[in-house]
Amino acid sequence: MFDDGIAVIGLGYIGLPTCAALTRQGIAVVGVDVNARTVEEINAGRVPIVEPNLDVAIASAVGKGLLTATTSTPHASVYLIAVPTPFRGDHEPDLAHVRAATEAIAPQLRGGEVVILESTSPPGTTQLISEWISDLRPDLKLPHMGGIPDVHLAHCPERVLPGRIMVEIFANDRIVGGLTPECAMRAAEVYRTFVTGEILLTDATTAEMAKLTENAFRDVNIAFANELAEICEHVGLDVWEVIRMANRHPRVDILKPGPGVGGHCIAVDPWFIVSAAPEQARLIRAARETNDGRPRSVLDKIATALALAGKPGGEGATVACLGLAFKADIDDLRESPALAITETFATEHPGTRVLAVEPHVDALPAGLAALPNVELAATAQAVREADVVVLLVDHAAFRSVSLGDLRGRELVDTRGLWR
Ligand code: SAJ
Repeated sequence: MFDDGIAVIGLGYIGLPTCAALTRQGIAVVGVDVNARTVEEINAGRVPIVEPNLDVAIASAVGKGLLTATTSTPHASVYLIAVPTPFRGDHEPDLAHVRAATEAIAPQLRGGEVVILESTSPPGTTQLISEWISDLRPDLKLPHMGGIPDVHLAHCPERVLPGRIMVEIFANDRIVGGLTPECAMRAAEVYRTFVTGEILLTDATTAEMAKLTENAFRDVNIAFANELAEICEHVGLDVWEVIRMANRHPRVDILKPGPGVGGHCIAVDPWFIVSAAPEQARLIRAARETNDGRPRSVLDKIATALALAGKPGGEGATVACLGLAFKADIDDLRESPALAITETFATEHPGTRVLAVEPHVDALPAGLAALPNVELAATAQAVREADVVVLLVDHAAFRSVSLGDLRGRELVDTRGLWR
């Protein structure tokens, strides 16, 4: 089935681990990416992202000659599309990368290939790919046309958790949704080579919706915790203690409040559901708005802390912002509320010195580096010099900060680390 190998389109947080998983089974993979620098790095056996155990797996695959990277899409027996699906300014899905990948695959097709979409996508996208290919290749019969197709198409959403990708890519159950039952079966053969979890077959649109549902479920549950934090603050209660007590009920499991929801998945995917059914998706939209409102409420708390520190307005004050990543113990700054809070605070308070601490990066991201009042600092120095310490990410590295170190400073602990 894989005589001409597998091409993985998009060598990011999903595509690259998928290359690692396939090559570990001895399957030859060509990785395709539009970024020439990424391609160069991978061909040198280096990994341009931080994810536990991924570097060793990729270096070994390149060393054995099983993985090569390129900027141009080759012919292959199987295509796996793992490109980003962001949203536009109006929260509508942006399928430009999926379309570009499809347009690069179409001329390579000879008949008999399996094309699998892994990117999280709005319902109907796999069908759309089938239609796009058929526009470009009227000589081929595609699954949406009925009958036996020349090319099989399926959606198999990725579900790995950043920080645990190299465990979950093998262990998690996978949903494989085909445009036809035969498409699902053909695509499932690819995952059977490396997945130890169960492989669940369904139709493509159900698979698309199931993936969005998983992330919307988590978003709504985080929004519940965040709303509870706002309520407890309003009535003068410690939300962490309230949650600790409530969670002792056998059927209650409240998640953790925080400074907002980041990453490129949970903060994005629920909007695809809202876009598909705006009238019906009321709770899902409200959850997004609640979570997106959290950074502003953290900024208000920093202002209060500055006043308590005797430096209202922040003029001449030093504020330590601990953590820039979107969650604990990773280096990923995408859609990070911690980064947004630090940047907004520094921009709105040019007279405040901001010490940004992020143990997982060597340099400030461009937005922060451009601000003259922001410096990248080590944890101990930042805590020592700060009037206000703002804990934005519960990195393990910050657990070593003791209450003694924090004495005399005003604290804004958005993750309940120091309570
Ligand atoms: N967060 C909280 N409180 C919590 C849990 C999370 O504030 O109790 C915040 C985190 O700090 C972070 C954001 O939510 O900013 C998202 O973090 P996460 O760990 O919940 O999820 P992601 O974005 O790293 O990965 C999710 C996962 N989806 C689900 O758990 C349903 C993962 O399995 C998916 O593969 C991934 O999205 C994806 O790529 O779609």
